[in-house]
Amino acid sequence: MKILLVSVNNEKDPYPVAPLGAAYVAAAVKACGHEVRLLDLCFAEDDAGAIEDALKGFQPEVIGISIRNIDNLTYNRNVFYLPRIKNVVNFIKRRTSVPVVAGGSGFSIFPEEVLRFLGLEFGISGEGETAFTAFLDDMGKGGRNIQDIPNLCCLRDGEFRSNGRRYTDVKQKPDRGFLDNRVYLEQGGMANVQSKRGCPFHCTYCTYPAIEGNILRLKEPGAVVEEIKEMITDYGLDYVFFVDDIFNFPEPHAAEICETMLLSGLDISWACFATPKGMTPQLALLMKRAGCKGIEFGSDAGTKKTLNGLGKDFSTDDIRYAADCCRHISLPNAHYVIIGGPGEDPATIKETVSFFGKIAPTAVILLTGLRIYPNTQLHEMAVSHGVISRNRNLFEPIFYVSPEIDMDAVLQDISRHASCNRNWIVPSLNIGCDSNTLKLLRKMGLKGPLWDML
Ligand code: B12
Ligand code: SF4
Repeated sequence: MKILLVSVNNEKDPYPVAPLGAAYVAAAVKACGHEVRLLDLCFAEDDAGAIEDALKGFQPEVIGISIRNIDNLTYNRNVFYLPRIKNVVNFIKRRTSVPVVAGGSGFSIFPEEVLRFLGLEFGISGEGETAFTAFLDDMGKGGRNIQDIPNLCCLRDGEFRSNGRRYTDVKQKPDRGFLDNRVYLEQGGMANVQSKRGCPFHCTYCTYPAIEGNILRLKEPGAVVEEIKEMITDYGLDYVFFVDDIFNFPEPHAAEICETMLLSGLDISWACFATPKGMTPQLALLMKRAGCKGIEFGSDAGTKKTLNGLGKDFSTDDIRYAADCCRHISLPNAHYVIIGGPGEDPATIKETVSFFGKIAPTAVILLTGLRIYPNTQLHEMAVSHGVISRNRNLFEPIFYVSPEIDMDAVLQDISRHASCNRNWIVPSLNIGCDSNTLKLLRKMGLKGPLWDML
């Protein structure tokens, strides 16, 4: 069959990110013998024109839409991406009547809402490799067994049905031949790679377990390094971001990847997300020797009370120790901090600000308010704390702000504080993350996440 995948994401803030998920799905579909094309709308000046061109020369029999982002999670400067995506889908539906299937991380958080909003019948929630190929197989046979297709969601006659989840074998590899690697490297300063799927932790606000599952599935370190080697030799990609929810957990897996990188003599720079828990001087050094240029810690708060409210399983001592491990070897480290979560009050804010001032990391990325997602503990907390009513629709972005604080006053204080502390980045106030400055730094050829340059 002829399959067209359309990646609709065109967000370029904080930088454009290559549609890695679509490249995984494209590889799996191609391996089943289908003819696949991937239309990436990230840099398209005219969505309709790009779609028109893609349809004209190809005439696909099934179209898959990859939906990465629902909204930008930014309190005060929120962007809801779905109205534009609806225009894209409507244009496709006007031009062709072939089945259109939605998928992607954004879709997986809100499968029913997205299908209703976009007026689509089918979607795949969670990983797409096995599920989408099973869907195509079934379509080729007349579409009679859709109830057996894992991860499939279906909206028929107003009724939403969702089949059970099944996880894909992590031996799958993306096909980067479908990606515009050079443009992403130039404009985004990095390529992306994955060394595991799933997160076993239970932070109260987090959607990641709903997207990738709670069970850790580790890729074989040798296979990860082999993939990176191909990225360098086949596409000239010399800076990668590990998109794993947490790179340094479990620690032996992270260490083995670094050791294998060193043994293979890879010349690559990289960055990753990490947890402060279990960070050691040995691992930090090993990561640095293997090419790590920056670690982004999901530290979240600087007090026991707020760490508890966010469901974190580490302490402020763990955060301090992780920052020390990096500082001692001059490894740039940024810490995401969330202000306004459950348990936050004026005293905890003061303590958190003072804590991150003392540990003095390379950057503090301060997020204000917490986007409330379905099927999270935070949703239950938001209802019981009177922040929202139980029947409040969560699809259009809504944020948890602790009832014990006045967020407008807090933002003013933070703005004052950040103006005297150049290592503070506050997206909701556009402090330290101005997109023109970031673009300029990219034009100067700078790679990596850039928070160490600001
Ligand atoms: C790594 C990451 C980042 C990194 C990216 C680094 C890089 N160079 O790639 C950084 C920090 C830059 C980042 C930024 C942002 N991110 Co982010 N990010 C992630 C993360 C952790 C992993 C994404 C990833 O690459 N996954 C690996 C790939 C292989 O998986 P996948 O894309 O999900 O694809 C699979 C399935 O979804 C499915 N699939 C995908 N496409 C299709 C298509 C079809 C047809 C089918 C059937 C299936 C299918 O199959 C794929 C293979 O199994 C996710 C959370 C998560 N665990 O998913 C958030 C996530 C994607 N990010 C999110 C957001 C919002 C953002 C930002 C807007 C935040 C901000 N304001 O800065 C920006 C946007 C950046 C941009 N330009 O688009 C949200 C999106 C959902 C939402 N809430 O709207 C997520 C889900 C996190 C969350 N809070 O819920 N992000
Ligand atoms: S915030 Fe990080 S550690 Fe916590 S559940 Fe989400 S991905 Fe896992």
